[in-house]
Amino acid sequence: MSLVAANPYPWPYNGDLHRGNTALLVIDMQVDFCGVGGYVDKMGYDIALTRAPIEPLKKVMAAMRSAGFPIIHTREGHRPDLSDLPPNKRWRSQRVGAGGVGIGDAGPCGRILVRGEPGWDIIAELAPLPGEVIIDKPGKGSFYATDLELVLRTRGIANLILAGITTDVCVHTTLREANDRGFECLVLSDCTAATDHGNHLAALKMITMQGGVFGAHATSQELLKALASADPS
Ligand code: C5J
Repeated sequence: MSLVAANPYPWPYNGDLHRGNTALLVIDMQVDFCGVGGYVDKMGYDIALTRAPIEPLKKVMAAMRSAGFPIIHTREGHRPDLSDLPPNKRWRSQRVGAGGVGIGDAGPCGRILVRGEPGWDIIAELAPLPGEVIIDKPGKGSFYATDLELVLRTRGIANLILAGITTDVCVHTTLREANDRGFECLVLSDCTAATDHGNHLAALKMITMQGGVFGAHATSQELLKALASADPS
């Protein structure tokens, strides 16, 4: 399989890319972040931005599934009793939404970012298949207070392809956590998005500093080209 034409270097750094050592991590493609009436919508941000990754991501997920690569999904959310919701996170979220509604409060899609509520679900278009791992996380990073690292190490994963929302918050926090743990990371630029497009672009640019301080980024087209070059055996 050829390398992915990425910025700032062809990815991965060591040329070792195959379905046994590479996973796709799809971060927080939940109704609360990209659905009508969800958390991001209630905050007044434009969900057209956070929905933009859906179509390219569908293609990437289909291609990676058919090539046998593992796909791991994450969901940000809290226990119904909110015992894992830091009070400052709740307080800040209530400052942005209309009428002081924030995380844990009732909204059009149920209680915002509460596990088991309709808004917390992964959107139907990108629903996990049976057998795909789902990581429930209380924070912005996917490693903090989860067993993601154990799952990745158990499967022998060295390379992580990151997609989902939002580029500047949960994707970047996860990217940094993964990078510090030695995972070789690629962010898919058109399969990620932020609630502010400038932040999306800035988050991508940050990756490219210092020779690729957090890894690299590439379009889904470039990943699909590399997948298509794979030896079918
Ligand atoms: C945020 C996320 N933005 N998934 N969560 O609060 O990026």
